[in-house]
Amino acid sequence: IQREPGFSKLTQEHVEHFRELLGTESAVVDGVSKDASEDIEPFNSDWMRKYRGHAKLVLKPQSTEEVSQILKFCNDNKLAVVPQGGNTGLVGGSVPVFDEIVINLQKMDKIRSFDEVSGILVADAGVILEVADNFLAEKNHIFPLDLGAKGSCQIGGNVATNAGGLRLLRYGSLHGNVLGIEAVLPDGTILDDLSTLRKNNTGYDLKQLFIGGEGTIGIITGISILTPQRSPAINVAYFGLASYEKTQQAFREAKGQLSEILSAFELMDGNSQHIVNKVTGKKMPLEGDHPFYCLIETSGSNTDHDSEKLQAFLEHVMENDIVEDGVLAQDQTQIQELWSFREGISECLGHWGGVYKYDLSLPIAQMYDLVNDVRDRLTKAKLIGDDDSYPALDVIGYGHMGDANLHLNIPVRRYDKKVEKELEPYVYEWVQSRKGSISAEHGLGIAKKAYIGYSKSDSMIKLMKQIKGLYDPNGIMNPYKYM
Ligand code: FAD
Ligand code: 2HG
Ligand code: ZN
Repeated sequence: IQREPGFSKLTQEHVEHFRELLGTESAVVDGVSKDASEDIEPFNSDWMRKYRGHAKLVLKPQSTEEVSQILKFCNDNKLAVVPQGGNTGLVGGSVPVFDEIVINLQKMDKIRSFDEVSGILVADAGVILEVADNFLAEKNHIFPLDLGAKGSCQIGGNVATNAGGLRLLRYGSLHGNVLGIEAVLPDGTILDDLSTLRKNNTGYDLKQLFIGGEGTIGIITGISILTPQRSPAINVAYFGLASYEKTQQAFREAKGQLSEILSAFELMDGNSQHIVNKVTGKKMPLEGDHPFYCLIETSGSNTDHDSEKLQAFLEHVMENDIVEDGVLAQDQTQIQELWSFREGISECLGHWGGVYKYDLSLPIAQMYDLVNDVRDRLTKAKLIGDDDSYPALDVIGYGHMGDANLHLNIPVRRYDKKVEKELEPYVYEWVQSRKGSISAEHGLGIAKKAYIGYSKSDSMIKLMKQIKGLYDPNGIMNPYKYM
């Protein structure tokens, strides 16, 4: 791709303008003037270190009003921008492609209000997910989203990507939980849709476009979200199973027997667990080797009742040869230990060099067939193996089984065109032919932009482009991405 010639290049005058507007503390400048107060590099490269941009300016507004003034100026001067939260996104959406100005929300980090009766939280977009959840914990509530990057991702970034995470099975998607959004449009208009109403049928639900909009139509500055009561009783069990067929049986049994207390059902294949073990040095939770593992979490209001239920479930699945072995966490430390074997996979996979990542929605019965097919394909092409002469190390499948969301990851020693050619469009065609989605929860960003046609029809893409044109006629918001 080429830099869009219609966009202006940043000048010293632009920088001066922003300095006056925000103060020197809120601008990270590189190249344009010499007095860089902070290294600009981390804002230019993504979490995977796969995508790197060349922004010379990062702005950190402290209020919605400042965001509005920044965007109005950028729009008037045709300066392209990239909204950025915690920069943990996995599709290269949060970093510039060329020299777009980064607008990072980290200084908008205030909790605005919390209603103890309704459980509705209103907060700035830049609040870190874990900070929001810790705040809610003191009020006996829980953020209805949890994911491995909670320590650095921001709730605005979560909403912008419509992140799914580890408990969607229980609490549902952000499309349902987010009640209101405050956002700034490219022309500086502040869209105050920060409703705290659960029900509001007064026309098109505009906030939904920002949920999963990936910063292409405006910047989210505040959100209001319905948060559930925190469950006093949390239990976690971890199982080893002999086949993918058995994991499906276990899932059915879990839904049937644990019903309303089931809060997560996660799938990890054997290879993923060996990698966590190898990279972290942590002991495997179970003795012996199993081709598949599942992590089950329950959240309920009565410890005795929940433990009894989970114990009975465990006995049932063991007696009926659905699971081969299992362990029930005995305390908080062990709960975290077991979760680390699921949440740690993504980070551990990056240990060797690169990772080809696919985040797919598929019919649950066929989900793991893809992992086997891809492994066969790379084996046939002689691209996968144990020694350094092979580019690929492994093919890994794991994910949010309860949501039929597979994470197919291929860790590589180095990025290699031959590997890429075996994977794409093969994976996308595979998914399309099963009517799946090429992006279940991570979004499109730059990584999936070219493949949107595998999951959306031409008429839908046309409408999406019309919507984009309506909100952002100059195309300054997160260009080169999404569609
Ligand atoms: P960023 O990465 O900064 O931005 C993501 C996108 O949103 C970009 O397009 C950016 O331009 C836009 N954006 C950011 N903030 C705003 C804003 N205020 N207004 C408008 N646009 C904005 N995702 C899941 O769905 N489920 C998981 O289980 C999961 N686990 C993860 C585990 C790890 C270890 C990592 C690194 C990532 C994981 N992710 C997961 C990816 C996920 O998308 C992000 O972690 C998170 O939702 C992004 O938040 P962020 O603040 O880092 O956003
Ligand atoms: C997870 O569920 C994340 O761990 C990351 O969505 C998945 O890295 C991945 O592919
Ligand atoms: Zn995930």
